[in-house]
Order: sequence, then C-alpha cells, then structure tokens
Amino acid sequence: MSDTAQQLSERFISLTGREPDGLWSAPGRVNLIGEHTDYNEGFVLPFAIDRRTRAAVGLRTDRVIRVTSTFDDTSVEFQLTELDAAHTAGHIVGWSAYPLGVAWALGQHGADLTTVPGVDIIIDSTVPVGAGLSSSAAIESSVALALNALWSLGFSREKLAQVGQLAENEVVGAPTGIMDQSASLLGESDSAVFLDCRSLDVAVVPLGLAQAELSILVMDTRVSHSHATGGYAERRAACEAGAAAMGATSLRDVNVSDLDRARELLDDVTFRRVRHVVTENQRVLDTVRVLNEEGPLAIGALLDASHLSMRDDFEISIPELDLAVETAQAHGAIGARMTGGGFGGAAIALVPYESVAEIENAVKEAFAARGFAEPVTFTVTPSTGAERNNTE
Ligand code: GAF
Repeated sequence: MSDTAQQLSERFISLTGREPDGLWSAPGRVNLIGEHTDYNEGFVLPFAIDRRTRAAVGLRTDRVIRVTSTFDDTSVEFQLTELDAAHTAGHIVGWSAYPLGVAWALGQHGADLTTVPGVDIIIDSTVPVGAGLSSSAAIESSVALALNALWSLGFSREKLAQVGQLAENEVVGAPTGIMDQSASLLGESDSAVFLDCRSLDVAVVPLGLAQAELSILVMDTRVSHSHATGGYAERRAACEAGAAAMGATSLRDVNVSDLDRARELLDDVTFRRVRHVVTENQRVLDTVRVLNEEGPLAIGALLDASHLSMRDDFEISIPELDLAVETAQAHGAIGARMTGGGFGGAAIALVPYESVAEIENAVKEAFAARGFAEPVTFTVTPSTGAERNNTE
C-alpha cells in the first residue's frame, strides 16, 4: 500500500524532524511501440502512465545525501563529495543506486557537488517493480526534478532525461537508452511522446483513446527481469556489430531497402537482430502517421507485427508474454505486443472498453491452464510527466 501525499510528508517529518521542502512525482511508462530502437538512435513512441513514484525531499544543513524508501525502510547515506569514489568502488548498490546515481550524474553534468546543500529523500512508488513499466526511470525522474529545483540548476527536462540515463548506465550498470526517462519527464495526458533518439527532438502525439472508447490493458506476467544482466546487453552488442558490418554509424542509418544487402553480409542471428530494429523504426513512423490520419483503432496490425518481430527476430519474448498477447488478440484486442526490454515484464493490449473484463479473465484462465503464475492485469491512462505536487 503506498502513502498518500500527506502520509509521505508525515513520514518525512518523523524521520527528519522537519517539513520536506517539496514533493515531486514522476510516472512509469508503457512503450506503445519502438522497442530496442532508442540505443540505435532510432524512434520510440512511449507514454507516461498513471502509476507514479513520489519523492519527498528536504534540504539539510550539511552535505550529506540520505535516501530512504517506503518499500525498504533502510536509509543509505553518503557525503555528496564521496559519491564519485563510492560509485567507482562499487559501494552504491540496490535501489539506492537510482536516486544516488542521479545526484552523481547531476555532478557529471555540471552541478557542483562540493557546494550544493545535502538532502533527505524519501521515495514511495505505485509503479510495479520488474514489470517492464520503468519503475527505475520514475525514481530517477522524480529525484532529478526535485534536485534540479532545490539546487537551482536550471537544467531542461531533456537534460534531466540524460542525467537519469547516465545514472542508470554508470551507477546501476544497465546499458539502457534514453526512452524511459524521456517518457517519464516529457509525457502529457492522453498523448504519447514521439522521440527521435538521434536528434532528441520530441513531438507530442495525441492518442485519442477515450474518443475511440479504447483502453490500454497491461498484462504483467510477474516474470521479473533485470537489464543490468544478460540478454539486454547482448542484444545491444549485436546491433552495434550489425551496424559496423554494414558500414553504418548506427542502425538508424540502415533502411528497410538495405535488408537484402544485410542478409548477404551478416550471419543469420545478427541479420535478424538488425531486421527487428530496422523494421521497428519503420513501424514507429507508420504508427505516428496512422494515429494522426486515422486514429488508434487503425494501429492494431502494427502492434501485432512489432510483437512477432520481437518474438522471432529479436528473440526477447518469453512464453508468458506470447500467451498474454495471443489470448488478448483472440478475445477482441485491436492489437497487442510485449512492452519494454523483454525477457519478462508486461505485455499490452489495445482493447475496446467492453472487452477489457473478458480479456483479463481469458488471460488469467490461459495462464492457469499452462501452469504459469497468475498474471496481474490493469488498465493504464496516458498521463502527465514528472511534476511538483502539493504536500497535502
Ligand atoms: C528498457 C530500456 F531502459 C530502454 O532504454 C529501452 O531500450 C527498452 O528497454 C527497450 O525498448 O526499458
């Protein structure tokens, strides 16, 4: 059970003996389409969801940063000036790597950690962990926005997204791209964030779900995954090797029309990794066009094709995700796909209002029949990005 704003403030007061200077919140995200394209300088189309991390933050009179969470009552603290050495020595571990990593990364981007005041931070979250909905970016973005304000840094939201990514890459140790932090910081209600991960240009794309009487249903398989280990880094390396063999700086520069040449040059596995990214970039562009011209009822085939590409070419799906997608499709979804980095986490389905309950039941029954753990299903609403909130 997560705290209300007032409970979080009271928790801050009982821990520190004073009021927080403010409360900031940032959402998790669902990626509508564009998977494993961000670190290939391609296109993504995520949206911020109505599940948020909240951070109650207050300045201290010394130079200590102390982080506490409601999901793990321990506190971790360092001198701000010690963060760099602690990171190098591998002493920043567990969930505290996200908020402490952000403070460190702000320093790398120009904040003077020898002069800014210390802070107490208490974190609370309603973003499920390990579900592929980016609970990590939600922590990073709420803390980045808070420290940006309290330390008067004046960094743009785009820069704060880069700060969050740097924290994740260097302190958490996951070689992820810029998508999740961008969605969490730049999301707007009823809309998706169309991001060009090369130029970092952003366009807000209205989704029009309510007018079309459509919901986005999340089907969390509860198969947990981590991008700091294993498959994610391997996929990234295969993309880089594929681009290099094609003589391209990144797969952004490889087009669908280059795929015949790619097939001749690359081994089968690398070719399929490349084909996923190249066709997925095109699917993102097509989805944006179709949304603008025809609306969300017309994007189902693109979502379905994206899932098949991740299942067969990029090989990041798992049987639970495939089952969720296929069951949703068979029970009236407009389209469905796994979302996020893969190897576990959640699938999404674009669903007419009247089919939501039927699909939720059908997915649960299908999982039981296959002997899989019961999935958690819920609808999400495209929501506003990170913001400062009232403390009451
Ligand atoms: C994870 C990463 F954090 C993102 O940067 C992105 O690569 C995604 O997997 C796959 O599209 O969420």
